[in-house]
Amino acid sequence: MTDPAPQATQSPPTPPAPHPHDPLTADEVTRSVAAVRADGRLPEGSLFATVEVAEPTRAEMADFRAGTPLERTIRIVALPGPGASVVEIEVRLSDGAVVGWTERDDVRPALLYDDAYRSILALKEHPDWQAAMVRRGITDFEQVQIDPWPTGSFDNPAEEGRRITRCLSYWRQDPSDNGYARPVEGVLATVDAARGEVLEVVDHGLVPLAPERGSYLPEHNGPLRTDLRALEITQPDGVSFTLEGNLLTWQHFTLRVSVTPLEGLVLHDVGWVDDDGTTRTILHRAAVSEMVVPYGDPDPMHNWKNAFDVGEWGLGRMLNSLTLGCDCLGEITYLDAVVASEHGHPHVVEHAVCIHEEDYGILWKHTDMNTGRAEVRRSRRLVVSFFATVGNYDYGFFWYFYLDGTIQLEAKLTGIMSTKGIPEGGTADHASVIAPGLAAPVHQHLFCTRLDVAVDGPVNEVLEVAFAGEERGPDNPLGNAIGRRVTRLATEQAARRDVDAASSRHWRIVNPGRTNGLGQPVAYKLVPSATPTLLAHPDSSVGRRAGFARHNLWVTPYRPDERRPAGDYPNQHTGGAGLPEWTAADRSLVDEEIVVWHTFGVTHNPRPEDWPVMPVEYCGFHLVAAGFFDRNPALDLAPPDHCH
Ligand SMILES: [Cu+2]
Repeated sequence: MTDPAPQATQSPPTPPAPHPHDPLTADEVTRSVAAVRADGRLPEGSLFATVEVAEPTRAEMADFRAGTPLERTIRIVALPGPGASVVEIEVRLSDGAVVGWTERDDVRPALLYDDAYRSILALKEHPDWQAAMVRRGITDFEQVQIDPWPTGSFDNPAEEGRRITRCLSYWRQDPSDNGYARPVEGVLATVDAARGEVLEVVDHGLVPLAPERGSYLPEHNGPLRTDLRALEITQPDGVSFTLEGNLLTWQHFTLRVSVTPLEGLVLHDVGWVDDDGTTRTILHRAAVSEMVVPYGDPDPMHNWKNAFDVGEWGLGRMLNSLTLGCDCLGEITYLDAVVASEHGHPHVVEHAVCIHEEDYGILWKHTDMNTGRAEVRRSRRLVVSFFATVGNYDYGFFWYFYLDGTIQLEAKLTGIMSTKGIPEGGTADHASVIAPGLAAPVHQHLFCTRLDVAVDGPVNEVLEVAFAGEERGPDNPLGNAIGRRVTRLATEQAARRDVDAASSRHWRIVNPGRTNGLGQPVAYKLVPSATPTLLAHPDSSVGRRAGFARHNLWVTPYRPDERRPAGDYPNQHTGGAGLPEWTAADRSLVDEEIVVWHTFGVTHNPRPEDWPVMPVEYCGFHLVAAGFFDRNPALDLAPPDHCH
């Protein structure tokens, strides 16, 4: 038997029709940057912090669906000089017109690669830093890794109007070494990153370099295990999803996928397609829109560390190019992503988004005790994921879609912990000893997901549901009654809520205008995990700057310009922006299109087992259909055909 010959008459596949949620293309970067340069208002040498599609609003998308074509507009944040000013520019692609131009002072975009490099070069040449290295016996400065960090905001007048990095040093005995094994403890430098000007080098005192190399490379960790046999995932009939452009369909789900410079992966128009072809919307848009990693060690080397890895770095700017068989196993479909360099050139990150299916054990099962007949259905999930490397840490974000309508976001935390050198044999307060002469401060990772919800239509509201045992009485003689408290979160202040595992507190996102077959309002419920809130003092710098992390739930009326929970420019921001600012007005959440913001994460008490590289720690949440359907929507799954 031979393979059939390709058919010469076959026509090439038709490209998908343009859609407002199509990802940014290389050509769009080139054309929009050229339009900005031609405009002439930006000085020569200006940098481009971000170039992204100006996403249409809900109202504009409604017009688009009604048949009105939409203009494609690109939004650029440019830096005209080395100070703390940006220009927000909008370019209409159809004619290259610059249609928006807003100059903003006293804000900084995410830390630029150019600024980071300039910080490193300036510091390596600076005599105070060199002297601090020599005091520690380090004379080959090429062996020193410098990590520039966003500096935070600590009322330092010398930092006003400047783009600042604070720099930590690590010693590598060879270029492939794990620098975090040997922090050059005590040396802290502040650099005007845009000007390459070292403002201050502080030496908090000598701590010997940790003795061990802390390598995670296979060549240093042998003998390697040889007793794991091959585990292959094959789908001989192909995958069950289709991807047309960025339109992904799988089972009843439909969604679009794109990447933005700061959030990374963005989901648009997540819906459930009924058997009659009607699409019931669930989410208008969903993305991890901010995160913060506050460190809990008052040691002056570490007490300022608070990384906002979305707004101060940019998950989409730090996308990994994923590899088959390593990052992703099985029948994998990848999406590339286009990002713009700071000099305005398009750059394609190949295999930035991974799409595949996974078997997920049993979805439902019952054995009839009378007849002995067992019915079982396999669970399967569609996985849409990406990874970003932000300095020492690596974060994976995995969206899962299940056959019963459940949607899940799982964050995967791995990479290398931020470390501190300690005297060998010593202990550390607010930190764990993880290796001889090495500790890692206690810290948190708190992620804020912006869920632009549209459960079966645009107008939704949020009900909090919690349970409590009821008092004994005439109506509850046996004391078994479980009371169900349902509270409508009617205003923004009332909707600042925290998890409470003891009462199984969760939040129903309801469409009050639509009912299911039982006459109940249709809903999805947000099921949080046992997750912390920000532990830093509310009046601390990070307490003010990461206000979004002080509560697990926030709800706001939909506003297209309220995109980022710590504000658009958290880098060196003094705080208060974003959710705390917007919700201070205590706007109504009734009869509104709403946005649900969920902060989740972990408080990381470092373990020896997290060293020298961290086995993945997981956190996240579920969105579960709760009256969205009339019954189990997966009764129509066929039984597995090869049980034996
Ligand atoms: Cu951690």
